[in-house]
Amino acid sequence: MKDKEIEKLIREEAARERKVVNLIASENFVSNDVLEALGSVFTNKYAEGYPGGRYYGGTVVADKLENTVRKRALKLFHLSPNEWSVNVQPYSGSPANLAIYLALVPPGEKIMGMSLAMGGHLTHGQRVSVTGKLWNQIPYGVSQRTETLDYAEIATIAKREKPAIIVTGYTAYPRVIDFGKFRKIADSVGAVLMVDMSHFAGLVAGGAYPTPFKYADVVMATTHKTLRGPRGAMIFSRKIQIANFKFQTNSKSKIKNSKITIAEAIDRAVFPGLQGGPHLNAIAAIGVALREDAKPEFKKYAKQIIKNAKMLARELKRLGWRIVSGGTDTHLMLVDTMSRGIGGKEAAEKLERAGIIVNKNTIPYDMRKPTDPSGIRIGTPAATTRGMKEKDMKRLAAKIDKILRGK
Ligand code: DSN
Repeated sequence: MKDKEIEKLIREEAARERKVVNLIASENFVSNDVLEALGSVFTNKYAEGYPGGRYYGGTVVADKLENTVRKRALKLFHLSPNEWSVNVQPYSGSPANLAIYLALVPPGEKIMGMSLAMGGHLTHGQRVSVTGKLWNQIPYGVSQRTETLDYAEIATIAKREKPAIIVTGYTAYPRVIDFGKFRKIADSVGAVLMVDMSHFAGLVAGGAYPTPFKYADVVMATTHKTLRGPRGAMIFSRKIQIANFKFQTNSKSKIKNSKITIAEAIDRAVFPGLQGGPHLNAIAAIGVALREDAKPEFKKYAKQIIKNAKMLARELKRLGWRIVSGGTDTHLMLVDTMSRGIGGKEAAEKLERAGIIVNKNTIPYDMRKPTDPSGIRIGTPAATTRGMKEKDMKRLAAKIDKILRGK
């Protein structure tokens, strides 16, 4: 590279990534092929619009690329193109979620999502996000006793509030979600059911976590977490009419033209509603990742992520650390570090000084502020990509324990 200043920083970051143990639940290491596609000439091309309907010339190859990636995405999750459509243009998860609401929820209507402090995401209607300014968030959480989803309570809130959309799929929830129960709740109030599977999409692809597609109307996934692709996102949506949802007929602020399908509305919301030209280089890299995700090795990888997380949680528990909800079924866990008098910020900083990277995180019903919460979030996708197995998790748990207790 001619730019030595940036080249040096890239080398520094590569060295940092090699040196540390990465336990950030939302990060991963991509293959060289993914990096190559990201750095390809597709970055040069504008292709506003969709295959067969672009606003620029010279898009013959772009069309082939986007169609190939869309096909791979549907195939990976065993979806029929007669029932499902996929949009691979969102720049990342936040704009993808925004596009879904722009398509399906009239401004001022209610988005029912888990509150951030309980494990939800900013874009599930949190007030500080634009999704909480254009729409009203109806928050739900987890049971204080079990620290898991309380479906009866969620059903009660939904019946009382009649949200236009119910969002499930979280950023800090370590348990399996019962999508069938969410479907029933959504049907009871005529709401759209949206699943944000960003965190566990790779686990679904690898057959290690229940698929949400049987129940959801819309599914969003970022591509850079467990799917092990570049930064980006995909929105899968059913080819059913928006008019099917009862909240539309009750609402004063109807969506214009509710005869169109969810899929059509989402395509229009992504472009031209929200974004300009798609990042074709990212789309190419998503395609590469999707092919890797379809391989038998990826199934093993997905299962190993969960085996590792379970082992790490079990060992930390054995060493006296309180694990939120008592353990994990997924790729992540929340450790209540305050139960041993250490704030989440201090815990994360101590671990980082010893080369273990995690993030501070609120735990359900946290009495402390998000900038210095009561816990840390630990995830195993990146460490599993690096080849770690259960025996490494045992060692890691002992090391984490020692560092945090300052011994
Ligand atoms: N910030 C991501 C995470 O770490 O879970 C979600 O967007």
